[in-house]
Amino acid sequence: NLSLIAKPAVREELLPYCPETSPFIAGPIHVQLPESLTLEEVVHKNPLVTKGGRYRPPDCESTHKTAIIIPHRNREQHLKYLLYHLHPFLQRQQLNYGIYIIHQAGNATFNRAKLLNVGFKEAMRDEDWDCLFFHDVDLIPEDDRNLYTCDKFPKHASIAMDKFGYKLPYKSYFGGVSALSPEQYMKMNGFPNNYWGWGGEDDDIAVRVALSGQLISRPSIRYGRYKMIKHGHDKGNEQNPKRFNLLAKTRRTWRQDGMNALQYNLLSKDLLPLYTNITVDIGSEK
Ligand code: BGN
Repeated sequence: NLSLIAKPAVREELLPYCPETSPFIAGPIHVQLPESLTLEEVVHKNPLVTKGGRYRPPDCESTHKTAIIIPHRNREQHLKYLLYHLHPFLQRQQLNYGIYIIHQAGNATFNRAKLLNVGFKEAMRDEDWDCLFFHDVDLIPEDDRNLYTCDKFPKHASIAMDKFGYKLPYKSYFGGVSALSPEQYMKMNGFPNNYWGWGGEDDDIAVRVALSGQLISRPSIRYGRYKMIKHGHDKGNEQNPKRFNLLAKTRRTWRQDGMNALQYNLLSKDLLPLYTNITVDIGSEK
């Protein structure tokens, strides 16, 4: 009786590599945010996604291994909509991927960049990812030709957001969604750990890219389009008054503050159906 033979947990057959351009790419996406959507529905719509939010194309070997790192606190609605769009989007690109949510425990001021450092470290512990996408929870990509793969240089992907009129708000803007290979990330000592509250950490990251001798790569303005889910002001993420001073010092601090100085307490790491949920105590501003 064949049904009694357990399926191997690990795929053993050798599959051909996926084509250079996925045949499932469809171009522009009309982003809908159905009010009645539930996470269970998202699970049902993505039957090939496995524990921890992992996916591999079923009939070819992907040439890309991408981890998506999403900092998070109290944005459950946004997360639901992002997962609803992101899973099918990444599958159409035939990526081998995993989604990580990095949840900041407690009520101390939010620290996006430090959460991204934690996400990098924890994701790389799991798997030899060749690309990491650092992704805000409220940004939904609007075109699947915006490939979630890494380039020769650190990539800024969210270059055409609806709230900025589908263009860059300023030339060196690096916020929202960016993508780095582990080598590119370590070359700039990761991201800063000391930006508590809103603003400036993305500008610091752009400065670090330059200081470490790298350039910024961008997708085509026709593809790097994002819809931002509207939201009010977050409690616990007030504008950081120190951001101007911090940014003025990056040239002197980036080698000391970054991945080499990262400290945190991992509280939990759960393999949920749609994502790996990491809850972390990153402390608070000294
Ligand atoms: C900038 C913020 C960014 C933010 C963009 C878009 C600062 C530093 C000032 C020296 N930078 O002004 O963090 O992503 O606006 O909203 O506040």
